[in-house]
Amino acid sequence: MSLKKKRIKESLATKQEIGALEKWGIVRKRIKGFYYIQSQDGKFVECKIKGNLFKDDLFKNQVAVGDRVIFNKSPNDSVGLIQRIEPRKSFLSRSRVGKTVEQVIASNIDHLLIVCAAKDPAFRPNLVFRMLVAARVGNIHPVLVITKSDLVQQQQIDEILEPFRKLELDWIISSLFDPPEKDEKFLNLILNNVTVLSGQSGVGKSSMLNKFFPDLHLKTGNVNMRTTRGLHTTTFAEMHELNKGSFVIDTPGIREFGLWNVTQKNLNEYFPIIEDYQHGCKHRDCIHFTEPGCVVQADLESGEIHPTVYQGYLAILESLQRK
Ligand SMILES: Nc1nc2c(ncn2[C@@H]2O[C@H](COP(=O)(O)OP(=O)(O)OP(=O)(O)O)[C@@H](O)[C@H]2O)c(=O)[nH]1
Ligand SMILES: [Mg+2]
Ligand SMILES: [Zn+2]
Repeated sequence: MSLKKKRIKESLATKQEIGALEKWGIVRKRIKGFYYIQSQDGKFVECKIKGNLFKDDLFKNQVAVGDRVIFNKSPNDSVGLIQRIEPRKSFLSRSRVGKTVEQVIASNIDHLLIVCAAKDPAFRPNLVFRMLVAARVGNIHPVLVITKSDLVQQQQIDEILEPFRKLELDWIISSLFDPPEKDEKFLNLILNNVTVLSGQSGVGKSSMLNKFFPDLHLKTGNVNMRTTRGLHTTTFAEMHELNKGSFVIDTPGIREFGLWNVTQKNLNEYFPIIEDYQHGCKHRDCIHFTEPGCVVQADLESGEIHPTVYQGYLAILESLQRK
């Protein structure tokens, strides 16, 4: 055998060896630097991240639940190593409080259920607006879910929904005490999709999943009746497989939702309804604040835009950097 042929044969052998060790999988949960990956063959493998994978990034824990990763694990190792992440088709990211680093809550998701309670804890429209923007940034379809409808009158639900009526937003009203057939919309949404539930602690994210999928046995907690806040019962994001092709990701309760990759300048590309006004205003770079000739401000006065929506927009605008 010529030397050249021998080299080719050797290099093929090495490649096959590496290829045999490398596997493809989906991150199902992350706990304290360990990633639980479901590999192609269905088996679960505990992994860590290869040392230099994020050497140029600020935040080292950038592998998220839902990520598709290439990992390897030799038979002698107790844990595997994540070698690389496949590009994400969608993501739910936020900016960590007080830091300019991205925290990816989940990735490769179809729907974001923005879960809010009608009461206990109180409904916070501005948190919903923030999550709607994050859904647009991350290429996810958002759905507003109002839980605990049994605790209030229908009129209060109507009041909660009022500002959202013109936003072309899907919503679901639910109660643990409703018969399951009332929540057909929820089940249709989940079927054959990857769905993430996010919202304040105590709104009933885990309870909702348990109601429909009792086999999940997710831990649920009470709401502190003095503060009406949840007890942060779910402590890490986890993807659960319901049947082939249907996955839900339950996440810990959030207090604040800092927006990632959003600035004062580009907010109007992502904010519901405001995004429709990109060309109508006199100033080309109008941020719809105090500029003369601003169509958003005019439509606010005529009642076309709900004041709660505009206040939500302003609240986010004020919190963002001028870039
Ligand atoms: N009355 C009423 N209570 C509900 C409903 N849904 C959930 N709860 C109660 O709300 C409390 C909190 O529920 P969880 O499912 O733990 O809330 P969570 O959103 O998962 O909270 P974290 O894991 O802390 O983020 C529990 O006591 C539930 O029984 C509902 O539709 N009606
Ligand atoms: Mg929970
Ligand atoms: Zn404007």
